[in-house]
Amino acid sequence: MDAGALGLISSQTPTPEAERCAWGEKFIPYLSSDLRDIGGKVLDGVRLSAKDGLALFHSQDLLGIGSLANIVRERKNGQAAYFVINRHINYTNICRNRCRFCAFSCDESDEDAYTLSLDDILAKAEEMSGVGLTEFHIVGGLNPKLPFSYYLEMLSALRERFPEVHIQAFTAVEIDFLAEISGLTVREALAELVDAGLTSLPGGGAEIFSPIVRREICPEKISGERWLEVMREAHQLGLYTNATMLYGHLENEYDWVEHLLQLRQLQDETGGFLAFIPLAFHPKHTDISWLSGATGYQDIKMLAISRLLLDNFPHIKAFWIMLGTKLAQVSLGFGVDDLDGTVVEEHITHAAGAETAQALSKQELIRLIVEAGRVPVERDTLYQKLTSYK
Ligand code: V47
Ligand code: SF4
Repeated sequence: MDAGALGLISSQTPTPEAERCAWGEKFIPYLSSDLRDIGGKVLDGVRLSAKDGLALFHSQDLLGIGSLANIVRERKNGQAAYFVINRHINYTNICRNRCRFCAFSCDESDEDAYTLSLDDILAKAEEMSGVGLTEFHIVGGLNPKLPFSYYLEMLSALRERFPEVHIQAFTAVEIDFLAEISGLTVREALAELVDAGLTSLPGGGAEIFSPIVRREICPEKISGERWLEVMREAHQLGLYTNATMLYGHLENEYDWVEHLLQLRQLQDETGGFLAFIPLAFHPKHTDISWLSGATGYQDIKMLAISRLLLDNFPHIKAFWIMLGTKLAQVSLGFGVDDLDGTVVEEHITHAAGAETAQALSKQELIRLIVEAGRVPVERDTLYQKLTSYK
């Protein structure tokens, strides 16, 4: 991707939050010289361009970038740091795509292959009754043996048994697959899933939009363009979704900026994205395990720059499962306002060597947030504030 192409999607529209704070003027000289113009724009609430995005990725002034991201974070979310009481369910690891960065997926004949029955899924869901669960987060592989009715029955059974719990399920990649196997359009498939109980979509499957990198790391997966199209359809139907970007593999800073600005452009159009979650590539047991993955410095910088470029996204989430609790906690001072949740069971990152726990209690999440000097706010999936722990 070249910088010229990137320039096409940038704009200079001032955001409504525009306000240059008094101390801001004094703060600018402390930024490294490469960040001063960008600092002025952030203080004035002026949208950053692709060129600014590249300058941020090229800058080594991590504290400067973090302070700017923190200004935006506090304008949008004050001192709140959100978390959710949720449970992840990965219903099958059998997947026809076999992305090269994915250590979770299997062929049907593999020893570790599994598909959860509806009873298995309900039993996992049941484990959480009595702990104030508000969200199921359900994703899995593209398993050619599962009929569309499996997904509809899963949703209706969960909806019937847990009417209060929000069901955030199926990435845009899975939705595209479900449309294919059901013979429906994406819109029709989504409408049926919504009727059965679906309430929002997670942000996975976006990976990196660059077709060149995508060809290398996930040649069988739908294109970035198609991912955006599915999200557009979902938003037009009134569904909220998240967005992600997988970084730390074969991509470069041009790809990052292009990816982020394409998300920003769709958000301008639909307003349907709730949170952006940069996902740090974990290389172990993958087909590209010779890569070393992202470092802590890159993780923090990615979160902060995402906060700065995605001026129309309400929330930036640090998925502690991928980052570790320590880095996720520190990121609350670098643009992040959400730590995701209790999770309980996670297979995708752990298959690829994540050494984090699989679950955090509500008390642990609150402690991480309080010690970072923020106000813990338990939210539901749509960021309605449930309880503030001040
Ligand atoms: O789409 C797969 C990624 C995603 C690896 O929406 C990997 O709130 C790192 O999207 N190393 C699924 N990442 C998880 C996901 C997600 C997670 C948390 C919250 C939300 C949300 C969404 O995991 C996949 C892929 O991009 N992934 N393999 C790996 N080796
Ligand atoms: Fe399948 Fe998703 Fe893994 Fe790709 S990332 S192989 S689509 S489960």
